[in-house]
Amino acid sequence: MNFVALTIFPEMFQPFWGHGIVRRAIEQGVISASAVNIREFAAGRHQVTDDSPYGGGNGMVMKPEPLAAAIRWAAEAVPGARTVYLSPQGRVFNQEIAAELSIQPGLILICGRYEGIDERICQQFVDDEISIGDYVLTGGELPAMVLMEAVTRLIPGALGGEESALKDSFSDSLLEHGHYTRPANFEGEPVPDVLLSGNHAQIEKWRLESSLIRTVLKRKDLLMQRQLTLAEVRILQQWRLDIDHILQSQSISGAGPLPGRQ
Ligand code: 21W
Repeated sequence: MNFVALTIFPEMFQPFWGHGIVRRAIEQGVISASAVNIREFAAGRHQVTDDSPYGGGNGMVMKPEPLAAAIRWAAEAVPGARTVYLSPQGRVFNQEIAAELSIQPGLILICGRYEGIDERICQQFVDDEISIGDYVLTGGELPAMVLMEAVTRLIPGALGGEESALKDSFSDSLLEHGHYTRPANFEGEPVPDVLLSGNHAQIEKWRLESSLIRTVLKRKDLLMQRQLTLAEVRILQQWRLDIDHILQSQSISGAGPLPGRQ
């Protein structure tokens, strides 16, 4: 994967590329990454990249000519790349989109500033428009880094433990169980006994049940879109039995009829 970010703040990317998984992926040749300054493609002594909007109003708009020149240059450097505009109006980024992008030969990431880029760039050069969520930022640089990190870790060879990207939350729409490390008792809070038992079948069962509980409590929406496994269906059915027993014991002990029942 070849990433090219087009930005008026290329320095923002240097610390990002110098750390963690992205750095390792670069060192191992799994990805290449560069940030190109749009200003270098702007004409005149002052290399202006923005201008006031036709029709008036507040804010500035990124001029089309420097962007077009930068995109053309990047498209030549990375043949077959998809041109992505990071924009609040884009489709909202998720793990599925990350997987889709991870099989591209290259990504040209246009980072807007001010009120955005001239509409004609969107029409003539942009293949894909992506937002990272419904909150207001001041430019596309951080969104581009978010996208690059999510995509990079899906590329074979980028992670240490090869299978770990597949086991993650969201990739199979189940949240993870809690994680514990030493000490066995921290400020009065013990680690669940089963995790110290050495019984790996029981540990796997506890982890799956813990994942399901968390997903039901925190993110029911993820469970609704999931094709449940047989083991998961069994656990949910057992909870239903347990909850039915609790409710039945309530009606027996004189609490009166339950709401919705006679
Ligand atoms: C944010 C530009 C909002 C324009 C009222 C008057 C890229 C982004 C961005 C930005 C507006 C992404 C306004 C999530 C984001 C980005 C800069 C609209 C503002 N309101 N994903 N003027 N959030 N943001 N105009 O902000 O470039 S991806």
